[in-house]
Amino acid sequence: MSRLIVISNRVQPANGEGAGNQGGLAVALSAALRESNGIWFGWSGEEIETFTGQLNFQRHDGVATATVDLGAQDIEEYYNGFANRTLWPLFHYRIDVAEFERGFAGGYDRVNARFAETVHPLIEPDDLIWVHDYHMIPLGAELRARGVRNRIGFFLHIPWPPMRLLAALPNHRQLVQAMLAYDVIGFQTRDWLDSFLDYVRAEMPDVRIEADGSLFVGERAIRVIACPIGIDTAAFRASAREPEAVTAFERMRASANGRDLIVGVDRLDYSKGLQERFLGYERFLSSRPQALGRVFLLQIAPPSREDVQSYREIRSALDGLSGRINGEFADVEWVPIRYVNRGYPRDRLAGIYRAARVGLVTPLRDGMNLVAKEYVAAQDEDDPGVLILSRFAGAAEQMGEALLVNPHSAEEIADAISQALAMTRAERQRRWRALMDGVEERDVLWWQRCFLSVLASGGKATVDA
Ligand code: ADQ
Repeated sequence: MSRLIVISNRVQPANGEGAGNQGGLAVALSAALRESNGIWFGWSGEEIETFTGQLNFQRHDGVATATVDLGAQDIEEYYNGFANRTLWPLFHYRIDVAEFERGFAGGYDRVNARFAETVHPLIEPDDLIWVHDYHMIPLGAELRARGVRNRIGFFLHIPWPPMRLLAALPNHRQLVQAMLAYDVIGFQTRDWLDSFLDYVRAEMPDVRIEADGSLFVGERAIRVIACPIGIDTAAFRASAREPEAVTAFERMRASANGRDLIVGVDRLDYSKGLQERFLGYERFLSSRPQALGRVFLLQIAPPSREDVQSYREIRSALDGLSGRINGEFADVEWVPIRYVNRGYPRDRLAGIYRAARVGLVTPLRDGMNLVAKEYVAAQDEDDPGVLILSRFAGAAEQMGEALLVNPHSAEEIADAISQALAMTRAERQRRWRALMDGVEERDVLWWQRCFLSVLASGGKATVDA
């Protein structure tokens, strides 16, 4: 078995004690790293004055990590700049908030070159290398430039934008050219994969596209696959029965006082469609006066990326909107929106999901969206809640039994809330069972094996995604 090297912007190994409070991604990658005695490389999250390339080695429950600190300018241009102010908005179809600064692109290339330079000495000839996400697109090409001949795979956690949008990026060709340095390229959905192939077909006449989706650059084959990420379903389901989760469930139900709970859980990010969600809920309240006082929306949204202006703006817009809706509809005994700006431990979240009659997951764009899967996994099979899911989340490709909505349409959100609250138990059970089968079958370990089997096999395996 080859040793695995995982490379991602941040290094967050799981501690091997089950998924209680850990993300499924960390659990799955840590398991693969432990099994192969591999290394997880990336940024430490620390800022220093200037980059030195000094590696910091640690072990976390059998997972070896190697991290580097970044200089202040690197963080500003690479991370806050090109990754989060250029690529993130553009790849989420938000060209209106994308910023195009030459300094950002320069910083992005410089940091990727620095990562490659730093990790290169750790690579042995038989290692498999797995690079993650939009922060690191040029890393494979930088490693190739340093003579690395290993098999290198890349997985994109966020959407791949349509060709016309991508073309807004001044260096779009260079970015796609860099993707071609990988042996395997993984996307969350068929949709994102197709957008990538559209671009290659239109803009890169030297690349041959085979019917099975392989690309050929000369004699070199690149496998392009759709391999949707899942959650650590068994662990999440188990954590939903832990005392912490049960207490959270009971307290939530008690505080609901017989009212129906609708829950939203998201990082505070403009891609998650929170304003549109609030407006949809407002439409529901204003068009169904009989619901006043009988339901409430709990929106949990911890702030993220506060160094970026557009994130500060969305926060203040949501403060205003939730205040306005509460001001309009609340009475002395009831507040329609409970809006909470902090994170919760995962087992408590599981209890809250379980207490909710409706899970409202309405991103405007999302690579996958794991909250949708967590909500389903946390439900009680006898009396499950209903998932309302944006058609524009990657998860919608697999979760057709949810109530699918256009997240921009307040009417559709309002109608879906009504439909969910009125749904019979038999229909809720039927939809939930179908959703749960998918969440169980395609969990995060399935995803990890799906990708690594193609990477390890020299690209010959066929994946039915
Ligand atoms: P994210 O954009 O971060 O991930 P998502 O897939 O929803 O989005 O994952 C968020 C995770 O954070 C979930 O596990 C959720 O439970 C947790 N979380 C959110 N709010 C929380 C809170 N208030 N308290 C505690 N935990 C909270 C990116 C892509 C996604 C893709 C993932 C994985 O944008 O589309 O699904 O990577 O590939």
